[in-house]
Amino acid sequence: MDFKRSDFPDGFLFAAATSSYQIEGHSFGGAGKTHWDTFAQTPGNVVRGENGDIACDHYHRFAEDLDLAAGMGLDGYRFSTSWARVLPEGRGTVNQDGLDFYDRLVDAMLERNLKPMATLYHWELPVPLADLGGWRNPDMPNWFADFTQVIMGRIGDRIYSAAPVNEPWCVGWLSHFLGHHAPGLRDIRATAHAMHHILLAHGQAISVMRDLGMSNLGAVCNFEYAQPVDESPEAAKAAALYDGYYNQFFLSGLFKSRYPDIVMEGLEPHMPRGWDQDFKTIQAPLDWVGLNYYTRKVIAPDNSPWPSHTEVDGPLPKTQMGWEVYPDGLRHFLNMVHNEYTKGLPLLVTENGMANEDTVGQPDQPRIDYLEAHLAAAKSALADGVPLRGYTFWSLLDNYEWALGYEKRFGLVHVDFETLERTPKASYHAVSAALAQ
Ligand code: IFM
Repeated sequence: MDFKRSDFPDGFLFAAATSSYQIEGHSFGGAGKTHWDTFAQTPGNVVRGENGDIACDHYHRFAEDLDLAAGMGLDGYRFSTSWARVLPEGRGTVNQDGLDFYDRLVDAMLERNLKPMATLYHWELPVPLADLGGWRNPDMPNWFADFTQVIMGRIGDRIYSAAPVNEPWCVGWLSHFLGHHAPGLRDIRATAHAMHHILLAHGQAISVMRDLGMSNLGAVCNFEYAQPVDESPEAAKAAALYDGYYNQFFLSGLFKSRYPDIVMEGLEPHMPRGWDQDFKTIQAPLDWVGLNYYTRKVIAPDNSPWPSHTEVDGPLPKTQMGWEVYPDGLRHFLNMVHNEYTKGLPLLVTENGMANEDTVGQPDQPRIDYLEAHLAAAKSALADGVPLRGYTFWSLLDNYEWALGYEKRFGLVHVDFETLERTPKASYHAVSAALAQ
């Protein structure tokens, strides 16, 4: 691999990420039903109707998985805690087995010198809360704060870093406007409410964790470079709007006490009552911001209702997801976030990687090339003066890729979903060798 640890500053942190529903197996250990279970039960939502009942069976095999993470020479492991595992009803009675599981998991990381990097919510909404309207409900931030208190009250003393929510854009837009993720809504009003409530939940959770004495708290957003389809002003405006609701909305709330005008042209009439009074809560001080980055989209204007644009096929090489490989976007966003929002706050790449049609014994060279190119972009951003402190591979294991089921393989480690056998891929060995240098 054309990168080595010594190319990066001393103390630069290398990690790999996973998430609870995608790997643990939610039919074990007293976990409650999540809205992904019911979403997957509804025909047409998920490829082959697959769900997270077994997933990678990480619930029982976490020791082996953490051995693999440590064996790669990583410094940290980014994981998430399932709300439905800890509080099967979303509120009230605690599932002690769930808390015990995360307790064991964190201790197992520490035993292997892996820094525990926690995310509180990576989309496992308990069904009883979905029944109450999920992220549309204005009480959700309070219930999320209660969940934060319960889980971090148990493991927070050993957590290296924590972020409340993974990818608020996916929770808001992808799940309530595009309908691709649970709860599968296509409703502008639900979208506006969810996008605001998720930030409010973020702010309240940060305050709870501070009060518990935790430090190194951040926010993790995802980014996609919006490429106008041509040089027309209409295409430029379409791409700017995509950029606005995807890349700017949440950071703007977190750092500027406002939402972008171009986005509010469509969303403002649908915002929850009193939304503009909430920024003090949303802006609970942060210690870092994490960027999840994978691709760009080519955006063309069209005549449909707001936002009046569509994604079109781009010319660049694509991954198994059909996503264009565009490493320059990572450098762009690291600079953009630093210059326009965080202005000196440490940044981390909290997810980056690609899906590839991997089979055991077949080298995953496209992934090695992808990672090399994105790590080079990260290095360029460092040279630009961006205070980048770490980089996280998505993902340690092949896992449940949400609406696309188990077909899309993002792992550095291959998982056979029949036998659950783990086999490190060529990229795993390449990263191990690079991190040792
Ligand atoms: O698998 C997902 C993950 O859950 C969130 N970030 C993007 C990944 C790849 O699609």
